[in-house]
Formats: sequence, structure tokens, C-alpha cells
Amino acid sequence: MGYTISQKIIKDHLLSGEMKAGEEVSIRIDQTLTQDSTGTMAYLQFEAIGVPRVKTKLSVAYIDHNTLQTGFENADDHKYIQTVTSKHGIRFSRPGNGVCHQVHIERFGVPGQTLLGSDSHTPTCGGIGMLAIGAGGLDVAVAMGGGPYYITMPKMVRITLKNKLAPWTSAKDIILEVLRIMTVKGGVGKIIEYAGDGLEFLTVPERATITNMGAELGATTSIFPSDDVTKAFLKAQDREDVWTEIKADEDAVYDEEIEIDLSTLKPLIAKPHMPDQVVTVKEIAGIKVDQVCIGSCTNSSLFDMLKVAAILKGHTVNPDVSLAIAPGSKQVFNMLAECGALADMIAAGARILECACGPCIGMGQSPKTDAVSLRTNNRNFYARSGTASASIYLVSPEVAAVAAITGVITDPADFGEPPVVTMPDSFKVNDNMVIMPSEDPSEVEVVRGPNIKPFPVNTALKDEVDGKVLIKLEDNITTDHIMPSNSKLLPFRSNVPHLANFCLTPCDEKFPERAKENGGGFIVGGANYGQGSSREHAALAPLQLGIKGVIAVSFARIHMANLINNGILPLTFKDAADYDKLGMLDELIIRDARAQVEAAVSGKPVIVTNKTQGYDFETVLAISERQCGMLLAGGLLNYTRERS
Ligand code: MIC
Ligand code: SF4
Repeated sequence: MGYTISQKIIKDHLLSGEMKAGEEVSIRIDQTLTQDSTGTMAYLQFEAIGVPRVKTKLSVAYIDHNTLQTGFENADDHKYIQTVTSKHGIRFSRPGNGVCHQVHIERFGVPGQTLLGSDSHTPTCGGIGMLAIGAGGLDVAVAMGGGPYYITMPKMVRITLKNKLAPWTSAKDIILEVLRIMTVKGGVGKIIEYAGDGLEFLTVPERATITNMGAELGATTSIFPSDDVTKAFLKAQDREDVWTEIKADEDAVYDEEIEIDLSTLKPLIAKPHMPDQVVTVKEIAGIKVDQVCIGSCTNSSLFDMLKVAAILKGHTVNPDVSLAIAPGSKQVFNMLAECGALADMIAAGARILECACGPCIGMGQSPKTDAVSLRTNNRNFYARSGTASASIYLVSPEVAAVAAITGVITDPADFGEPPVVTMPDSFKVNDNMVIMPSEDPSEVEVVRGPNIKPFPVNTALKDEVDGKVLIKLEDNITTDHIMPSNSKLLPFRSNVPHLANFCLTPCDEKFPERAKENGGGFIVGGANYGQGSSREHAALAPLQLGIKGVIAVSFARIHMANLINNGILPLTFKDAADYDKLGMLDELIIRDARAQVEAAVSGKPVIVTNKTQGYDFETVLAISERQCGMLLAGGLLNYTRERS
């Protein structure tokens, strides 16, 4: 039996386990990336592990999220990351150099290698045939120290793309179509591989848009083969030497198959507040638009920006629209400037932002009350823009640029001829914004500003775990609900005690207070609890508030790993009807918790007693031996310390 693309890469990097879907395997990590909003914590944890020098082939720390410097906090974190990385052998991508995923695929990604990033959109590098996975900061810290990365061996999905995209449709429409078909929970426990004759027409930046937004499916990762298109891209980046061909074997077996005829796709749009609420642009054309944001790690390549500039050329942004454009990297920005496309954007009235995440994560450009904002980003979760009453729609750069001119959601076919843009034969390569680590680490003093506070570390699991139901939530709760991020909160990513005061407040403002009053307790969630970001803070803030367990209908992959890494029990209802029975402030107790957790490894249910209502119910704790060890120890750090 042949192998799929990702099975080949996993096989090459396999350290333990059997490559059978559902089994835990561990792999060697070649490269890591961090960004600043999760990076500060990842490096604090790396320091706590105590490995002097990273053991990966390459590790890069990017500064791209917290670039609004409205106080000293973000700048302090930048300095900490710059010095800690210099000391420990990590390259430092300075603020201004661009969004981590865009820069990484341009300058560092290598087909066939593994990449672990403390950001859920790390799979972007799957666009060049890299096995790129998003994880919590602690997992990345362990990988930097040379430790294995554990995943549940995913199922394999093949999406065959046939034919060529029709005019005015682009890569964003492909991934929106996939989201429409599979939904935001459809990729959980799966790797999505792309195949078909349509691939030859898709450039690397287009492929990267698709793998990037595979994160919104909940997939472990997404990947394209490494082929001639990949080779041409790497050559244009002056990196042809890292190219190798990687493709699935003819007889590779997939668990699921989807086919999309690209020629039939229409321009699509995801409605508020979920990336899978997809309809055609035509269906909702005419809605008045207040803001358009073009950029983010999904759609900020030179290719995208050139299309936008071509559409804007000679027009003026509609008087009722604010158009913000953030090129994805310094390379993109520079090339836009040199070819004159930037001048076309400026002349049209675009507000040019620095090369960073910016509006995507609510760092500025929060729209007005009740605004309609069209964005090329990957997420339109509730309140993420910083304006809770705003409606965020996700679209391609083409649809975004057209709406910026017309002032209403417009089917671009009604606008005119589509722009024709080609990829350059060579990109402007200049890595002067990447600082190499110090050759003499003993000389480097790690600078810690006053904003950097110790992070909470759990204690060993008690024999009796008890507490009240502190909140009961619906399906698809995102990490943006659990630990909101915006310009006011992001500066505190290295200050968990402060952040904890905002935990789950988009769902219930009183939650932090209630958790504190009751000395912690349980969170009850619906399906796909914790989808979205890799932010560990969505586990650390509950830990700070004394949360002992989350009982949900199901969990998103990265968040579940983050809970276990921090010693919080992630339990799922054996019978979903038990979700309905639980009442707010019901008092729960897990007796013989340590023994029950140990027995869960062999598939035994964990019995939870509802003391208030007087009944027992069964939950599932789907963990491996290793994860059991972590839960007993009170998290990965304790577990690692105990064993070293
Ligand atoms: C996001 O898109 O939500 C982020 C901000 O990039 C996160 C990381 C974070 O929360 O800092 C992610 O996707 O992992
Ligand atoms: Fe940055 Fe947005 Fe991409 Fe997250 S999704 S890495 S916030 S641009």
C-alpha cells in the first residue's frame, strides 16, 4: 500500500508509535516558529525547561501580532524575545519584517520537513509541501529543546481540484468552498491533501491561502505536493536548492475524498460570525459596506496585492468606506513600492498599514458600531475585530477591492474585467530584518520588562476533584471567546493574572468573578469547544481561575492539547443528553480521580457525580499513557521535571 504526502513525511520523522489513524505518534521537528503573542510564553517555558541552545535545524521568532505600541508592554515583550532568542540560538524576525507565515514560506520553509509553530495558521507552509502544524507554546518550547511532538495520527482526506478557476474567482473561493462543504468541525482529526489537474494552475501563494485557512476546518494540517510550481517559487526566492519533489503514491489510500470542479466556482463570502457560513457573493450583493481590510496571513502575498492594486488603479475608495491594506511582508511591501503598485493603492485612498497582523487580531482598525466590514482574513469570530456589534465577512482580495470602490457587497462580474497578474521570475531577496542569534550566548543578557509576570503552573491531580459548573456554553466556542484578544488585551499576553479577568467574558461577563468566588470549578461546553487559535492563554487563564476540568461534547485539537499540557481535565460527555441535564452551579465531584484518569487510558469512562441533582454520569477522557502522566503530574512542565 502506498503513502499519502503527509504519511511520507511523518514516516521520515517518526520517533514512536504506529502510523494508524487514531494512534498516538511522535515525530521529530525540523523547524519551529513563534510569533510574539504566543512567543513570550513559549520562551518563558523554554527557559523553564532549561535547554541552553535550540536543537532544531531552524527556529525563528517573529514579531507581527503585537505591533501597536500604545504603552510599554508590547515593546518590552519584543525586547525580551529579541534577547532570549539571541541567547538560545533562534533567529529573530524584527517587527516590520512581516507576518510569520508569509515570511516563513518565502524565506525558510522546506518541502518534506516538519514545522511546528505556536500559531494555528502554521499549516500555511503546507503550500510548499511542508508538514506544518500549529501547537501551543509549550509544545513548541519542547520541540525547540529537541523533544518529540506528539499527535494523534490523523485520517487522510484528499481534495481533488479539477480544471481551472473561472475569472474573478481565486484561491480564497476554493477554501471557502471547502469550508462550506466540511464546516468548521469537519477537519478535526484529519489532514487535508490537495491533488488533481487543477494544481498546475495554482501558484504557491494561492496554495498557501488554502492551507492557511485549513486551520478553520479544525484540521491537523493541510498540504500540497511539492512539484514544479513549488520549484519555480523557491527558485524565484533564490532557494531552489531546498526543493525536493514530494507527491502521494498512486496507490495511497484516503479515508475521505472530495472533488471540486474549479471552473464552476463562484466568488464566495463567509457571513458573520463563522468562516463556514459561506454563500455566493451574488446572494447577498447590495449590502452597504463600511470598512474593507486587505491583508493577514491568508491573503497578503505579492500576488494578492498586485491584483488589489490593479483593481484600485484609477479609482477612488468609496466615501463611506475605510480601506486598510497591510502587505504580508517586507519583501511584498518593497516589491509593491518598486513596481508602482503601491502608488496605485495610495492614489485610490487606501490606508496602508505596516506588514503585520493588525486588523485581523483586532490590533487597530476596529470598525464603527454595527459596521459591515469585508476582510480577506481567515476568521470572523464574534468580537474579534474589537467591535462586538460589527459584522465581519470573509472574502477574496478581488471581492474586497471591488467593494471598497462600489461601497456595497458586489459580485465582481458586475464590476468589469478581472485583473491579470503574473508571478515575478524572481523576488527581491533581502533578509536584513532577520537577526541571527549571538555566537557568544554568555554575553547576552535577557531583558525582562515589568509586564512579564510568572505564569501559573498546576499542581498534581488530587484524588477528589470537585467544583461547581461555572458556565454552560453552546457549540463552536472559540479561543477568541475563551481568551479574547484585542488591542487592549494583547499587550498582556505575558501577564496571565491580568488576562484571567477577561476569560470567557464575551460569553458571560461575570464568569471570572464567579470562578474566583467559588474557588474554581468546571466549564461545560458544546461541540468543537476551543476551536481557532493555538493560544495557550485559553488554558492558562482558566487555570489561573482554578478551573479543574472542562466537560464538553467535543474539543478542538490544539485546545485539548493545551488543556492537558496545563493539567486541566478535558472530558467529553459519553451521552450527549447529559449536557442538557447539567445545571448552572451544580456541584460536581470526580472521586478517585487519579485512579479514574489512569483507567481512562484503556478506555474506561470517568464517572462524574452531580451532587446537586444526585446522579452519576459517564464521561470519556481520550488520552494516551503520556497524556495521563501529564494530567497526574499537573501538566507538561511538572511531568517533564519529574522525569528529568
Ligand atoms: C489568531 O489568528 O487567532 C492568532 C492570534 O494568530 C492565534 C495566536 C494567538 O492567539 O496569539 C492563532 O491563530 O494561533
Ligand atoms: Fe496574524 Fe491573523 Fe494570521 Fe493569526 S490569522 S497569524 S492574527 S494574520
